[in-house]
Amino acid sequence: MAAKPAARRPPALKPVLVLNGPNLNMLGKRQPEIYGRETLADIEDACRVEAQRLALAVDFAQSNHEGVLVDRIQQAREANSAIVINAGAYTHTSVALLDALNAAELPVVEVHLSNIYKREAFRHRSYISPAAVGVIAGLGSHGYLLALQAISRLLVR
Ligand code: CA2
Repeated sequence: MAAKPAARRPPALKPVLVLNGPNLNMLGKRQPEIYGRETLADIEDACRVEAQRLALAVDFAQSNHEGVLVDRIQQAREANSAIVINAGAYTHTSVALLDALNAAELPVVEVHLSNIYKREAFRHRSYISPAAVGVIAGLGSHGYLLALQAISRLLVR
């Protein structure tokens, strides 16, 4: 009898990097009227549940320091398959993050908890959007889950 062909399993994907910028570690602790009551740890938990549903793994990180965020994006080129980023206030200032995201050559989805277009004029401009496949803003923490869903579709296996 002919041998059964080996079951073909897609190779394991590298984790998706979910990267958070300055002050997002304060979520749930200050300004709940703008950013809600959920903490960053709550968002991390929700991302891990959604990632599991999508058969993805997640590396979740936060820093208040621009250079640390650049370093983590540089590592992502080798260590991760895609990037979900809420760059916080660096969204509106950082050419360094834009350059790092472009150099990573990975699919990037930009997320904002608040609708940055409903807020002060200086928040309407994102320096990093040119490096992103798409941008999700104003849907609170659900935006992170939608970003993971979009990444899952982009990483066709
Ligand atoms: O809406 C978003 O997700 C932002 O990226 C959040 C940034 C803001 O600078 C961007 O314009 C839009 C601010 C994050 C600060 O989060 C805090 C949370 C609680 C208390 C203080 C700050």
